[in-house]
Amino acid sequence: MVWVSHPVEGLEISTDYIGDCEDRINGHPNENCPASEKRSLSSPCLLLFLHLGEPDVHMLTASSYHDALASLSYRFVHLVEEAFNIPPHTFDAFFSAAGDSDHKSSFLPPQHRLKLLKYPPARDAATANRQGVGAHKDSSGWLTFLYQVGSEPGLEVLGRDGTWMAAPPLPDTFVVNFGNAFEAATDGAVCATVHRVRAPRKKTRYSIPFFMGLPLDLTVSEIRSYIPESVKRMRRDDEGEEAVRKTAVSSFLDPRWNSLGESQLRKWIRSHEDVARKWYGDEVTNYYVS
Ligand SMILES: O=C(O)CCC(=O)C(=O)O
Repeated sequence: MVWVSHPVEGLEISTDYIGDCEDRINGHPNENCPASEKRSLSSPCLLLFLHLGEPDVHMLTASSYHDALASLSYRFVHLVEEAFNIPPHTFDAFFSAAGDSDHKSSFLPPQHRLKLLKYPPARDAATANRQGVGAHKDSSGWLTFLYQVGSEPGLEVLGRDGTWMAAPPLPDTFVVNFGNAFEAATDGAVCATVHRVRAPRKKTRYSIPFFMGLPLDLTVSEIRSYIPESVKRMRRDDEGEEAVRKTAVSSFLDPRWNSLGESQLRKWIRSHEDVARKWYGDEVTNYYVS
């Protein structure tokens, strides 16, 4: 497992350039990661695990959880295929390089991501109405499996009629969101789930989303080619809903970044502009932020 971001690295921006009030660490499995980077002691997140004590135990727990969720997601996509009348095992083409089936894939292994989130409670009246995470669609992934730890509410999901619905934690359940890539692949027939988190008022809230990723060398046009026309034709155009949905960030509608890897990079740069300026420089950052 390699950890790729940390609260001290910078503010995360999800919507309308308002900063979110959450602390986060993001983890990827080791695939495609240079040996020198794996579990490097210079990683700020490994330092965090050292503060927690027994860093190896925490790493192992996070890696095992990641792998269990990856297997669950490979099974769950078959239910999604069945629900939409997509030929069984169509989606295996994206995930077989992860070693989970006999199918040979010409793509890179999918890049899943685990995020550990902590939303601290408001300190005073001035901080009482902050956003935990602004309204957004999960940008890179195919599906998200979100585990809400404990009983603190805050998650809300946008309905087709433009109203926000609370999605409080229910014991032993995951919230499953469709990601942006799924919406793009189905030409909008399946809308990515627009959601947000209200910052807690009294108690700290924790959550652990698992983002089921796709191979970064896959392009949006390639994913579309796997989806039957009958599914794409289910798209419903509804002006009122579109107006609300446009407020949510989407990286897939601009032909400049057809590849998922580049869409992903753009998303990270827009969400963590200060980090991007530090490590990629102004020219690259301006290209993706503009
Ligand atoms: O904390 C949550 O419940 C949701 C987190 C989320 O939407 C995200 O990290 O993209």
